[in-house]
Parts: sequence; structure tokens; C-alpha cells
Amino acid sequence: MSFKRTNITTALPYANGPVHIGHLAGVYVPADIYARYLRSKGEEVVFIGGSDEHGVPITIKARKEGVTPQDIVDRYHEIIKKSFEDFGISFDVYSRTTSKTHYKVSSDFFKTLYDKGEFIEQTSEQYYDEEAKQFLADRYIIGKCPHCSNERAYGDQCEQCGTSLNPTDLINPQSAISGSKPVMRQTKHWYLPLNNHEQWLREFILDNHKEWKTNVYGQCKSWLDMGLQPRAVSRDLDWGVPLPLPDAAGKVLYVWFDAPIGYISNTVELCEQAPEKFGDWKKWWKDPETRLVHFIGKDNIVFHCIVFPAMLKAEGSFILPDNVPANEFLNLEGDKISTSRNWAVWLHEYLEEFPEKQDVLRYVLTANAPETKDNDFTWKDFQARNNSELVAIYGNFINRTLVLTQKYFDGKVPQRYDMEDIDKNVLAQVAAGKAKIENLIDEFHFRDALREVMNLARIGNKYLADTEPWKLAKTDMNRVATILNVSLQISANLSIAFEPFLPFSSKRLRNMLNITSFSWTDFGKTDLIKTGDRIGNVQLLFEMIEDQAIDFQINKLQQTKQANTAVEQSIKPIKETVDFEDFQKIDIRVGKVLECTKVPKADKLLQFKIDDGMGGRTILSGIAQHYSEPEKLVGSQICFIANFAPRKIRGIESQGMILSADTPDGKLILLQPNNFIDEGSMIV
Ligand code: B3M
Ligand code: ZN
Repeated sequence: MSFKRTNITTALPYANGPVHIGHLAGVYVPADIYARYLRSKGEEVVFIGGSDEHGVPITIKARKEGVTPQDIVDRYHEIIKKSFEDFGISFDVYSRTTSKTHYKVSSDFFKTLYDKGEFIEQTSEQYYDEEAKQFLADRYIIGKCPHCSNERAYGDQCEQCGTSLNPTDLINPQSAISGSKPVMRQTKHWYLPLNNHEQWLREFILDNHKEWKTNVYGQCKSWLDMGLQPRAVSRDLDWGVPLPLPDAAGKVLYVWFDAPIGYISNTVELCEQAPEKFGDWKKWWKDPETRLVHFIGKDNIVFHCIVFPAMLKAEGSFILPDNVPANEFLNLEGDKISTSRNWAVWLHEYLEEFPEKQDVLRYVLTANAPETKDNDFTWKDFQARNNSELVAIYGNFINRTLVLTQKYFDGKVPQRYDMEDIDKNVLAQVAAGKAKIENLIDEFHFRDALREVMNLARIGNKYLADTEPWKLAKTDMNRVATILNVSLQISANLSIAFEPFLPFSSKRLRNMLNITSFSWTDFGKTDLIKTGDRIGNVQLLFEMIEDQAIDFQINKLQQTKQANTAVEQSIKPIKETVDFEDFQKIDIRVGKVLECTKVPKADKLLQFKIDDGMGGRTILSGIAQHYSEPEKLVGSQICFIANFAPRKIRGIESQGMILSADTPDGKLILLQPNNFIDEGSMIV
């Protein structure tokens, strides 16, 4: 399939907080490299971004701060938009899902599907908070994850183990609004029957897009192999795009239904603003000669590879994505980046602390991009890549070339005399780099592509070190002229090759070389700079980053870690009040340990044989990880709940529950009487 143009979209970040290095590394820098590269090749491109301004996390934040959701998204949309501008993310449009256009485009989209009979209507029981008088969608409901026992899993996902959940999967569900125990109430919703789309999706992805990245392909395959289910596309909420149906008051589009349509709305907005440049929006979304590429993080794969394509297909007149180059996650100094724990490098803070150093971060995040697996950002690596790659290789080559041109030729580009093999070779190597770099970028291997570009700078640097023009100045000025002319041509080539990756320093370099026009098609040419032209003012392209600046960042993170540990170690909140009658129902007794052994193949379980003064009983307790020598407990006394309903665990009947203290630092310690007490005594 040959394409005429490319529509590049980037995940719309939720406007409930600023953006950090993880966002940049995972989505926006790779997408920007791709967009700049294609534009530089003269291709027709549209590069779409915007804020995702609906969804429960935004309403929760608003509630916490006592402001409206609109206040929240207004605040963060501006901050996010500015960060992207500051880092040179060259969106053609950066709009938002609260725009008028988006409300119209997304509700029309829903209506089209509705009229075509693409949804199923279903009434079901859902959690409802009687105090807040509200249905509890997604993150409004919190409970224990059935997979990993995380106590604070959300109704749509457990952040600890990453599993997608339904609210009814949660153990001990609780309202995130009032903390109360929710009740079940009937409500009607509209569902997209993904199961009806399974067959063509299998072909579309598994047969026709084998070239997709293995992480993306693999995730799609496992979703498809599990079998697709209908997915609700509406919610009972008062924040979102209202359902355009007469019998749907109080219902809005599910955020994951409206957000990807945001890509379309933002294209519509752009094309209305600049029709002469971008033409009609339909050509970007409905012409099969347009290539649609979604840049996203790995947590968004199912929505972009399965749900959104199903929506587009159901509508019937749209193209489908040609590729979805999703990245894995970037960690920070060994820990998962987390907004709520403030474990992140925020883009706006970075620029305050490292002004003008956008390209250093772009470089490090690309050189270490989480393309195939999760990767780690460390400040030491940041410093090392700046000092020993950007400064010592690229910067050094440029600086030596320009300073020597100033020194020996008064800033005028010298002529090239007869070239020796070494000169021809170096120019040939630069020209040969072009195809390699193109192939890598075309296949979304930005990390390797950048390494190849840096390799060209390395080749230039070595060329100067091998030819030593500063030593030839006394004997052979023609040779010096040739070497510097060649070095200047390499420099001009580097300004082109680096531009998609490091646009700010490429621009500075072009100013220093005094060239204005450049395009990818010029890459590889050996006459980009004309003899006799003057070069501009010479400055350093990159500066060393000292230990002090790095220590400051590391300290800052250490402080965050300490603050988080303190919060995490704090004593657990008191549970709901119970009355005396309830308390009295529990029968707590003293017993003596007769036997205590590990339960085979169960990491956490100890099996106790207890003398309870009444003939003995067996109790299982989940404390094995805290008692490595269980046999030492034999003979000591413990306390246990004697009227706890018997339960079978791993085929063993447990007749009670042994009491332990759950300490703030996560240990479980048995409660043991200090003095000998007769077995069977009741604790009152
Ligand atoms: N806002 C989720 C996220 O930021 C979501 C992406 C929408 S893309 C249409 O991870
Ligand atoms: Zn979990």
C-alpha cells in the first residue's frame, strides 16, 4: 500500500496534572521526531495533539480541591500545552476535548453509530452511593484487587498489578466520594458489542499487521484470544459529552469513547483554521491514501488497536490505523513514575533548573527510550550522556570545526583542494548514514536512529583527530582548507540529521553555519556550504553539566522518597465504629501451640494445631513470611477467634483465626499473653 500523506496522533494526556519525562519519552518525543522527519522529507503531514479533559480522575481532583472540573482542566491544559511548546513538540494543533467542535463531532459520531444500530442497550445493576446520590463509575469505586490484594484498586483498573477490572470484581468495594458501602441500583447503558468485531479485528491485526511492534502485537493477540466482550460507551456522570438521546438525562459518553474522537475533532478544528495549508479534514481521516499512526504508551494499546478501530469501522467511512508504535514505560531512578507520589521529573520544573537544555533531555530520553522494554532514567546517566556524548563528541566536533575556520580563514568557508582518500571516505560515510537512519526511523527505531546520527558526529570527530589540521597550519594551508571545508559539510549534514531529534541545537548550529534552508533531501550532499560564505558567531553547542546540578536533583528525589515513606508508614485509619453488641459477637480465646508447620506450596500460610482447652483444633494463618522458624512457636500461647466460620484453604479446614498485629512497617506479629493463662479462657 502506498500512502500520500501521514496523520500522526499522540495520546491526549489527562488534564489533571502537569506532564513529566515519562510522557515525553513514551509518546511525544518519538512522535515529534517522526513528524519532523517526514516534514523535512517534504511529505504531507498533520501532527495532532490535545488534552483529554473528561473522565473520573478529573472530577475527583476537582472535588478534592473544591473547584469545578472545568477549573481543573483549564489550569492543566495551559500548563501541559506550554510544556509541549517549550520542548519543541511541533503539533499542528493542540486542542482539548471540552471544545465546542469536540462536543459536536463526538456526539454526532455516537449518534451515527446509534442510528445504524451499532450499539446494544442494556439495563444492569451498578454500584450507587446513596450518600452522594451518584452512580460510582470507574475510579469512583475503590476496593481490594482480586488478583494482587492491593487494597486500593480502582473500579476500572488495579494500578499495582495493571489488571483491567470491572467495579464488581473488587472485594469490599467502597465509594471514593463518601467512603460509604455502595448499594446496587439499576441503570441503562449503551454498549459497543466488540464481540461482533472480533473476526475482522483478528484478520486486521493478526494477519495484516504482523509488522506492528512485538509488544503491541502480543497485547492485541492476548486480548483477541481471550475473546472480546461488549463495552459500555456511556456513564452516569455529570462531566462529559452528554449522550445525544432523549431518554438519557444524566448520562455522558464514556471518556474512552470520546477521547480518541478528539483526534478527529482536533483535525477538524485545525482544517477550519488553516484550510489553505491542511485542506479538508476528511482527507486526513477518510482517504485510504492517508496513513494513520497513533503514538501511545503501552497502557493505551487496547483502546487504540481494538476499541477505536471498532468504533471507526462501525461508523463505516473512516480509515483504520496503519501502525500503533506504543512504547513501554520509563521508570525514574529504579521506581515507577507516579504523579500521586510526586515521583517524577516535571517538564516545567526541569526547564527552570536546566534552562535552554530541552535538547539534552530529548537526547537522553531518546537514547534511552523504552521502545522494547521498560527503561530507567537516572540523573547520572543524564549527566554522562550530556558530558561524554553531546559535549565530547557532537559539540566538540562542531566547536573545533568552527573555531579553526575562524582562526585560519577569518570565518570564511575555505575552498576544497584535491581530496585525499581520508576526505572522500569520511564524506562517503556520512552519505551512507542517510539510508541507515531512514530505515530505522521508518520502522520507529528512534533510539537506534539517534545512535547512527551520533555516530556520524563521532566519525567527524575522528576525522579531525586523524588529520590534525592544527598541526598542518604551518606547512600546508591548502590541506587545512580542504579538511575544514569537509568538516563544515559534515557539520551542515549533522544539522539536518539531528533536526528531528534535537531541533533547538540544530537551529543554533544552522545559525552558526549561517545556513537557513535545509531539508532531509539535502542530507548526504557535500556542497551544502559554499566556499567564501561567512560563518556566524561561534558559541558552544552544549555545555558540561557539573556534579552539583546532578546532586541537587538526586537530593530532591531522596527528599520525595522520605516524605512518601513517612506517609506510607503512618498508622492505618480507624475502621467504621461498631457497637457493643457487634463486638460481643466475637469470641476470642487463649490457646497453646501444639504444632506449627509451613503449608506446602503456600508462601504465606502456617498450619497451627492448637490446644484450645476443648479438645484442640487446626487453624491456618497467613504469617509464614514473618516466622521463618515456625517450630519455635510450639509451647507458646496465642489468642484466636474461636467462633470464626470454618473455611477450607488449600484443602485444609481452618477452624478460627489467630490474632496478630499488623505493624506500620508491614510486619505481622502474633499476639501472645505475657503470663500463663489457662487454655480456653475467653478474652473479654
Ligand atoms: N488520556 C489516558 C492516558 O493519558 C488517556 C489517553 C487518551 S488517548 C485518546 O494515559
Ligand atoms: Zn491488582
